[in-house]
Amino acid sequence: MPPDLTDFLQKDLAQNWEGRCATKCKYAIFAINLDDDPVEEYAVILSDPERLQRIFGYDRGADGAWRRIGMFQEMPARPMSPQDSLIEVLRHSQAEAVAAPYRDLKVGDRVFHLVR
Ligand SMILES: [Ca+2]
Repeated sequence: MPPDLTDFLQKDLAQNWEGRCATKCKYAIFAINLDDDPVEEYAVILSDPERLQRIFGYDRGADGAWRRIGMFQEMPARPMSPQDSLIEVLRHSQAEAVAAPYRDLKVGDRVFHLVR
């Protein structure tokens, strides 16, 4: 993992999780190509002490600096119990980037994601 990403993640996650992850969060970081360019982005699975699980994506901006590109939401969302550890699932299977079945819709300057 790039050292400057480690630095960025420490700041980004501390800001967004208000210190909750200082010692108690479990996380997994992996490289995955999420778009059309050949360079890999990174995904972080974060599981907090209450077993709330979130997946964030990270990419470099045009200036070369890391930025969070967003949070992945399961579509359609299914209930996830504390036993359904995504980090554990990742140990036994691979993550892959999949194209959305339907593209976003842009009307004027507003973009809409299809929620099913
Ligand atoms: Ca890429």
